[in-house]
Amino acid sequence: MLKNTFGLALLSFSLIVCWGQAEQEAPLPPKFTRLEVMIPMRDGVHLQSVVFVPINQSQPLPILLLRTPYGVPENDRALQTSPGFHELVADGYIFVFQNLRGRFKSEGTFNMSSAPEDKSNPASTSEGTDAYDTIDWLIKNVPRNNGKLGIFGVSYVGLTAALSLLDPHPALKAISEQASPADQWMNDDFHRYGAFRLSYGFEYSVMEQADKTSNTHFKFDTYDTYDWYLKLGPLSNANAQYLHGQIPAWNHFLEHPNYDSFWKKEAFTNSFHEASVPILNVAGWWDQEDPWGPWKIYSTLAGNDPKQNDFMVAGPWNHGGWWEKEGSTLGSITFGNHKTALEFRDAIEAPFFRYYLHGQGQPLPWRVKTFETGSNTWRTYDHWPPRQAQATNLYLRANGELSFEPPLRDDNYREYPSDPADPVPYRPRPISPTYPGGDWPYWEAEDQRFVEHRPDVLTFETQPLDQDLPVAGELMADLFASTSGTDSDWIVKLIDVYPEDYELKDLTKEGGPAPSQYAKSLNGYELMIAGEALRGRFHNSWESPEPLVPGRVTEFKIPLRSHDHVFLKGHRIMVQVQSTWFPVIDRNPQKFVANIYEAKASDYIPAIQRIYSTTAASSHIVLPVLKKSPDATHAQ
Ligand code: PG9
Repeated sequence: MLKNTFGLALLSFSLIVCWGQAEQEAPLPPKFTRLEVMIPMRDGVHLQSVVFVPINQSQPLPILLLRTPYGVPENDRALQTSPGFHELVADGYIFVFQNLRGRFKSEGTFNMSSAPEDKSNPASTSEGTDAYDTIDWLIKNVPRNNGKLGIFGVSYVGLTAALSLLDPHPALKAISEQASPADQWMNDDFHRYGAFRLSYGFEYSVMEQADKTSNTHFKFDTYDTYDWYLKLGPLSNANAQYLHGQIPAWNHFLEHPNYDSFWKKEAFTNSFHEASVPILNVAGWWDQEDPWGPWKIYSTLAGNDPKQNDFMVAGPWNHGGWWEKEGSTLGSITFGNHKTALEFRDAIEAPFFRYYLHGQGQPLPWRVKTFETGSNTWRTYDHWPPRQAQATNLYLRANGELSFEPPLRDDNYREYPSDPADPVPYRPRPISPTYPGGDWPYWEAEDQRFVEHRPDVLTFETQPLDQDLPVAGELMADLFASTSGTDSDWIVKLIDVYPEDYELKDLTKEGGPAPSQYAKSLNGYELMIAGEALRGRFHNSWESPEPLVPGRVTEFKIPLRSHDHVFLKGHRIMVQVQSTWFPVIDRNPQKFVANIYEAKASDYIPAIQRIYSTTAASSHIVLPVLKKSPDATHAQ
């Protein structure tokens, strides 16, 4: 395993490499004084914390706290140079960074857990109680703070921000969880509706649990990690050959294949009572790690929000993309003239904290603000999902068309093979390791043409649209399908297909396109708007999986999450259906095995899958088609 000893990360791990590199560069003249302290928790454990106080502080200031498993900064360079801090530093805060228990110099054990503490045991701790004890100490001990504290951050750091709402300290006045997971079995980093996210689960748990004092990158001995994971075979080989039971999170994954009490306890939104503290939830449409958690947190709290404290923002970002300098592109996709990241920080995040922590300005005047892709427009809503959206079925027809017309007569099914020995790659090979660097942060917005013609990917497509189709709300795939096996994964991708002449570039002019540019054109680009996996064994119960009956038509409802997108006139809509997505999702053996993680090599069998389109079993996508009304307004 390869160690990254920078130990400087604060946000989501994707953001830490530039963080580490920034600190390797020549020091800047300091703008903050740095103080390192070990803050005591209720059980006697001390947590390594660094306090940055602006050198030019002229009045009592609020505190902004970030709690991280990735390491705290050695100097104030990131505060001075990271775009994500720019607007906040300008407003004036005391910044505090803290390593979670068991990470780097913090004492105790790192459990990689979001479970609440045991309320019946006063010595029991959680990230919620650690946040409480930290806030209590900071407010009492940091000179010239104004008595108000905010907590925020991306991903794991966002998770610890969200968890502070479990035991909110009276001085906690504002929370912004950004890309926090909410239920790691239902979705986000480690599963998608019970389907295990193999490459992420393996590489992340090694990264955080192989060594207390570093972020460790597993050293692959093949260049293409697709090959490595395929060669690994059944998941039990990971412990037998590499991890030897030393990585607790990995062991938890394999010990809890179903939605049992372990995962239900981890799903901390079950323990939320009320949006008692103002909370700004932030999600990215193409977040490759935690796209679902912020929506889950928002919607759970929206159910008990008498003080109107719960706010939701979503934009055209990958994981933490709102910390980019501008956010005007994602891979090949551009967002009009918008600098979406900068607009978020300047017009949403900074005013949010300014109001609750400095007592200046106004509360945010909306409940939900989203960047509608396709039209590239910020919109605000007073309710999510928007009430005026109308659930509209788009049918997967047996002739390969996608159509708003349901099947009129029994035109039956289409079929495809699925072979665990030759799984569909989730991004073009060679597939780089998840960390560091590589293509992982961009894969969800990559062109899906690379798999379209595989025999094990079934494609359905509309005619070019004759008018814009705005879709806002929660999407769903309703598949009627059968397999020749006794278990199966169902993966559905909803794709916006750009017109063949989208970019009016004259590629025939003298000299022609530059090397590699022809293939990178947006002409005919297949942009994934939604993509999800469901493990068939769970279609009746998340807790008690059941074998599928070979050949029996069965309904599988696959939630495709919240989106706000306009399929523009002239574009086509495409749906791809497949049963492997490797190695981001581990391979379903396709033969039912009581504990899927105990499947043996001989349990992995090829199968024939059928997608039905009959009057009685009409597979379709449910699109919330937006009828415009006053609660959806142009905001910028
Ligand atoms: N996606 C990462 C993570 C968050 C929470 C739990 C586990 C992993 C991260 O980027 O921090």
